[in-house]
Amino acid sequence: RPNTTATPGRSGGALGPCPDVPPNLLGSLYVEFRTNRTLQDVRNLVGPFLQQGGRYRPSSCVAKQKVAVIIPFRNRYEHLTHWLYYLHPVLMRQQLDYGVYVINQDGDGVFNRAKLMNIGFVEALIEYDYDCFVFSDVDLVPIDDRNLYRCSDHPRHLSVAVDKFNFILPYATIFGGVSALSEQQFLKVNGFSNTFWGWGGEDDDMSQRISYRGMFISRPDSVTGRYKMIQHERDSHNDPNPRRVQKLRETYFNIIKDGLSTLSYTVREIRKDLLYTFVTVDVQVPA
Ligand code: BGN
Repeated sequence: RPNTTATPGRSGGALGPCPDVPPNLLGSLYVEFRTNRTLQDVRNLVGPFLQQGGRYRPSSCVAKQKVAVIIPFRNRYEHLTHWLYYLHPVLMRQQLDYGVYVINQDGDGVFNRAKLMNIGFVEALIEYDYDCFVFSDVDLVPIDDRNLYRCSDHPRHLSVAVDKFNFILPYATIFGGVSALSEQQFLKVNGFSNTFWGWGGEDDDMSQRISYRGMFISRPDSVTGRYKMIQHERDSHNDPNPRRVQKLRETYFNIIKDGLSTLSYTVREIRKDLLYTFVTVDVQVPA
């Protein structure tokens, strides 16, 4: 009797699913930011494995998740270079079907990290059927590749042990740095608030949205979740937002009134580099 069921990964070139635990992870990694690297160095190194726009998918199996990695950005090319140098190989070893989206705030008005991340979510989905969104600061590099850039049953906070905070979680509800939400989780909280202008609080607002919508924050353990932060001076046009503490008292009422459902912006340019998709946007800074 002929066997008519397809054998995953063997028959007719059809690929089987990637294993739950990626087989080629290294564990803890050596990471340093003293070496001067250029984007061209990184292109030469990892470019051969990538498609335009910083896209990759494993060739030997079907990835568990389709992940858009979204980086809110303005004028931090040196950090971006280190980030790409370290993250591309990690994400490849993690066997993800992924794309890297750098969302660049146009002009020099007050920075809005959370709105840039909402824009990244929308723009990435226009391009491809992503099911998981990892939001990452450009200055955070994981020092353990077992910290999978994937989504879980609950929104996941990945940067739990950052060297700047002596490798400990500063407070229990923190959600800043690097975090991952599935499309469903992100829609359930109406994305991030668009109204946190300047530094601070937008991640705490997301943390509250998550709990008000009945979800929890999932995290790796504090060894797997170790990160190195690239040291830098404070950015201009991103001073601490004096309204942030008051705004955090209003999250509950603002979830439906302020987020993906009210997101408004203009794309100025989409540029495909081999290492990333660079989306320059006008975020409509208030006068
Ligand atoms: C917190 C900031 C977060 C930031 C972490 C780590 C606020 C809200 C008022 C208390 N929260 O204090 O946005 O991610 O520090 O730097 O400022």
